[in-house]
Amino acid sequence: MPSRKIPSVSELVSRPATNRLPAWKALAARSRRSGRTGLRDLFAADSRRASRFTVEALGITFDHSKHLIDTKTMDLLFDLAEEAGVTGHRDAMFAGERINVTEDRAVLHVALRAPKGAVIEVDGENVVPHVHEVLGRMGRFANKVRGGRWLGHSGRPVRNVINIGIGGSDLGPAMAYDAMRKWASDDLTVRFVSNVDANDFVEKTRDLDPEETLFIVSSKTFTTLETMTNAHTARRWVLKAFDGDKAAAARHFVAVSTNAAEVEKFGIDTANMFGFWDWVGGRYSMDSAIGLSTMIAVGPKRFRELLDGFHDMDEHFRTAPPRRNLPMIQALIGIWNACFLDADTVAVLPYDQYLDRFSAYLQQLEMESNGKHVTLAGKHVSWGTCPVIWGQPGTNGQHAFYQMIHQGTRIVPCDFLVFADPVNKVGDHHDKLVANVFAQTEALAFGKTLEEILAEGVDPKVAPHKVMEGDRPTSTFLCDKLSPRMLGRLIAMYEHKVFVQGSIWRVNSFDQWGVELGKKLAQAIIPELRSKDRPRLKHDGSTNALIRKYRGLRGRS
Ligand code: G6Q
Repeated sequence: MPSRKIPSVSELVSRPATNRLPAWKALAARSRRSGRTGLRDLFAADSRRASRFTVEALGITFDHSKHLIDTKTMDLLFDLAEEAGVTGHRDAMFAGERINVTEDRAVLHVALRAPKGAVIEVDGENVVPHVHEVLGRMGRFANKVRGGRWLGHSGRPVRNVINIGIGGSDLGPAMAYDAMRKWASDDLTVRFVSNVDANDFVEKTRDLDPEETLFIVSSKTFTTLETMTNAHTARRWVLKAFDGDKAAAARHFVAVSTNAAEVEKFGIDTANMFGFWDWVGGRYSMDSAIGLSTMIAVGPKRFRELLDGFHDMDEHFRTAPPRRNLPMIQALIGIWNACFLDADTVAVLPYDQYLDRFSAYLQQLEMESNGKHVTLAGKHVSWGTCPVIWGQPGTNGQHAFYQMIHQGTRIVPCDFLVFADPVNKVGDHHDKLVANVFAQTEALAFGKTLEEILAEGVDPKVAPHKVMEGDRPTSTFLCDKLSPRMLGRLIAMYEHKVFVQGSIWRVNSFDQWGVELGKKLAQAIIPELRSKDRPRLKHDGSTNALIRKYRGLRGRS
């Protein structure tokens, strides 16, 4: 196979505006002309539609036939990906180019799950051996904790593990722990503290014995307000149990970070620190050492299966032709819905209780990555970027917000995720669960007309209220079975979907200046709330008044 030329970062930055690409213009024209052709007509016109718009790979059947697309639209979307240079951009990422241009960093979460022999270079150095060295240390540590061989300061084995972290240092591990509950050790209690609100810490520790509790302080920077506040509170909580003996911290705290100096300053021995690298973004870090709590919960073998699942999808994304490529198709249809059919949100609806936190995880992955308004070149975009991502596991949502999806005035494209083989085989629960998925997508697509309702003998006054317009677009991901490996595949599928969309929207999917701003803003106000003397406030009138009111309510001058 001829090797493709990898575009340089400056070539990526200077690519033409997306809305000047011929395919973009053709799609815009098409959406005005035929974007509203209904699904009833589209299915009637093509008996092979379902198979035409279904792709299978890695145990995932992706049915996208219930979207408002046809062959021509899909052709144009694939043209768009080509004209936008998505595959070149992808290859630049895999080759370790510094595609995170605003932070001048490579983007190599794919290296975190590469097999031992792989070669992925950053500045001429193969990073894969470093990844496996850390995985090996994590594995030995995890086995010690799981085997009751990691002892607390009083010599009792650790039975409780609490990850302290926030954002990318929390959401992935917390989601993965829920998702892999079935494979987690019953001998350990694993919890996650993230919020600076003390209620989080208090509720997660109130029934635990500090002598049996290990804290994993997970923070890439080791300076994040929430995490460091919780870590200091945790240290006080532990030391109190040991009459203030500072030596106790060594057995009850380990760190996951890139900042050894700050870890040491906090008082954690760097021998008990697990590192990662600046080319791992926070929201792409759950399969780095940030996953230590996950590995302790499910064991190194299952953790490796999870990583192998990620790697399966990396290889699929890297090598499958666009028309068979799950993340590519998912991304392009998402662009069609968001940019040409004006859908402002996407609901992610996993029909599996173990994926309770999956939508919350994806909210960060997608919205922090592609919630941007300037291009790589720093120009304001002239097209919409990331839609709002939200959702809840089914069937619960059906009894709540689905009403709006069926009959509201806004179009909400939905991702339905469901597994053929249940993790827990109990009676007929699973068939009922799956029936709900299929029924929902059918109803959303085809609706019910006034005529059909009247033909059922419904009172004509009530009949209009029962009309379902249909044409609510949905994707169905019917997967073999939820397993650590399948979880890895699904997360990586969304990661790469985000990559493709970011590439077409021309944004930097790997920085987060809005988050950085949030990290600074509160720092200025904290002393104004806490000072004994009345502070001289220089904010806007509203903020000043709120600060004064709060101080008054707390009995401060
Ligand atoms: C992720 C973001 C953000 C980050 C948290 C925690 O991509 O950068 O969510 O993960 O702010 O940061 P630390 O790991 O540095 O504490």
